[in-house]
Amino acid sequence: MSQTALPRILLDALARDAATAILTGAGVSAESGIPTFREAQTGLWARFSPQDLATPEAYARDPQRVWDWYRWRRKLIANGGPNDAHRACAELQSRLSECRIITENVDGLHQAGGAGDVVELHGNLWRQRCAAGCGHLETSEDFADGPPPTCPTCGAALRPDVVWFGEALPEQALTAALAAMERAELVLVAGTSSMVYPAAGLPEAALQHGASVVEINPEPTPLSDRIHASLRGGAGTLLAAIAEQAPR
Ligand code: BV8
Repeated sequence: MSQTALPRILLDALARDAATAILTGAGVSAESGIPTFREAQTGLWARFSPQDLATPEAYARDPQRVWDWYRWRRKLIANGGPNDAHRACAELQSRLSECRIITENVDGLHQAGGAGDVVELHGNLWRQRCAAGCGHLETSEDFADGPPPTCPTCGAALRPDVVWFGEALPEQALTAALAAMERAELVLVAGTSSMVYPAAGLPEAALQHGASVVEINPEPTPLSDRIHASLRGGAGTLLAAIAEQAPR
C-alpha cells in the first residue's frame, strides 16, 4: 500500500515518532493459519464454539477435551509461526522510540516475530499452571495426545496459563495496558472484533486523552465509528505498509 493510501493522521503521527500502542487480536494470527474466535473452527473442533471451551466450567466438566483443544491450537501455532503482521509490529517497535504491543492473543507469535516486552492480556498457552493454585507454573512445548498434565509440585491437574471467560485478567497486564493507552498519541487496533471486555475498552482510554486511533480490520467493528480511521484489509499487508512509513 503506498504512502498516499494511509490516512494523513497516521502518517503525521509516524513522522513525529509519536508514542504508540498496538492492540492486537486473533486477526493478526489469522494469516498464520490460526482460526480466529469468530471463524468456524475446523475438523474435530468444528462443532464447538471457543466461547464454550475457554471457560473454567468447560475445564471442570471435561479437562481432557479442553486440553485436547489447547494442544490442537499449539500444533497450529507451531506449524504456522509468525506472519508479516507480527514482524511488522516488531519493526514498528524497532523504529519508534516508544511502541508498546498489547495482545489479546495467547499464541506467543508476537514474541516469535521479534517483538519485545509484549503485554499479554489473556496469558499464554505455552505456559501451564497448577489448577489447584499451589503456585506451580511452567512453560511447555507439549502437544502430544494424552491425559491432562499433572502438577509436579502437588499432583493436582495443570491448566493452560490463559484467562478464560468469567476470569479476571492479570492485574499487572491490565495496569500496563491501561498505562500504555494513556501515554499513547497513536493507537493501532489490529485484528480484533473489539467485542470482548475489558480488552475492548482499552482504546476508549486512549480516545479520552486525545490519541489518534486507527483500526486495521477487513470488517467493521463496534469501535469503527468511534475512531479516526479504519483501514479495511489484512493485518499483514497493512501493518507492513505502516511500518515502512515509520522513521528509521
Ligand atoms: C472478565 C484467552 C470479570 C483464552 C480469551 C463487560 C466488562 C467486563 C467483562 C464483560 C463485560 N461484558 C461481558 C463480559 C464478560 C466477558 C466478555 O467480554 N464477553 C463477551 C463475549 C461479551 N469478558 C470476560 O469474561 C473477561 N473476564 O470480565 O472477568 C471478572 C473480574 C473480576 C473477577 C472475576 C471476573 C475475560 C475475557 C478473556 C477471555 N479469554 N482468550 C484463549 O484464547 O483460549 S478471549 C478471546 O476472544 C480472545 O483472546 C479475544 O480477546 C476475544 C475476541 O477475539 P478476537 O481476538 O477479537 O478475535 P475475533 O475472532 O473475535 O475477531 C477476529 C477479528 O479479526 C475480526 O474482527 C476479523 O474481522 C479480524 N480479522 C480476520 N482476519 C484478519 C483480521 N484482521 C486483520 N487481518 C486479518 N487477516
